Amino acid sequence: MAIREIIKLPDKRLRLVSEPVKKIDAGIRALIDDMFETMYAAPGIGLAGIQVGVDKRVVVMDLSKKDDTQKRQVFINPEVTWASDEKSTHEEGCLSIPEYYEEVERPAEVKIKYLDLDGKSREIAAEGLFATCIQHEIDHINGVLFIDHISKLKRDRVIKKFTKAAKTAAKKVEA
Ligand code: GNR
Ligand code: NI
Repeated sequence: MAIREIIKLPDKRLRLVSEPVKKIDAGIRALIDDMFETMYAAPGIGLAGIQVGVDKRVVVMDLSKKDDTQKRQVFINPEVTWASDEKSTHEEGCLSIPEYYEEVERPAEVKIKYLDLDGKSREIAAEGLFATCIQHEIDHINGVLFIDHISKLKRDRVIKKFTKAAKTAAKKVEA
């Protein structure tokens, strides 16, 4: 097990469309272990493979409250099969856009089809925080970020801020 580096805006890899997992082998299981360790350490409630630089359609999640027993959830090749017309708004954040939070409107309820760790196909309904989080993670594996759902003015502002911060950090390393 190892904590992997979480890639941050404006890293272009966050815009990749991740590849479906063909076989759930030892490499995928090790990736999933590392993703949980990385997510808990951050801390966060969800993580997509591409956030640790791996463009495979793998998502881990744990929506349990701090100090409660862990509720690990793994979604391999997840897809939305149904979304409600009803929308709901939640404040979102992202480990790849640290310390930026904004309200995002999404379908209130969705149905998700995915493979579990044993490669078994499953379908599940999601609402509330679960619906928000799984849609946020499925966006990641399609190269979409939550800031793509907010106004262009706010999006451009946050991209500019992170681009500037990355340039300053690169200069410091040079010096
Ligand atoms: O830790 C996270 N919290 C969160 C809060 C509201 C909506 C979505 C999320 S996911 C985020 C971790 C992350 O960046 N996952 O991709
Ligand atoms: Ni995220």
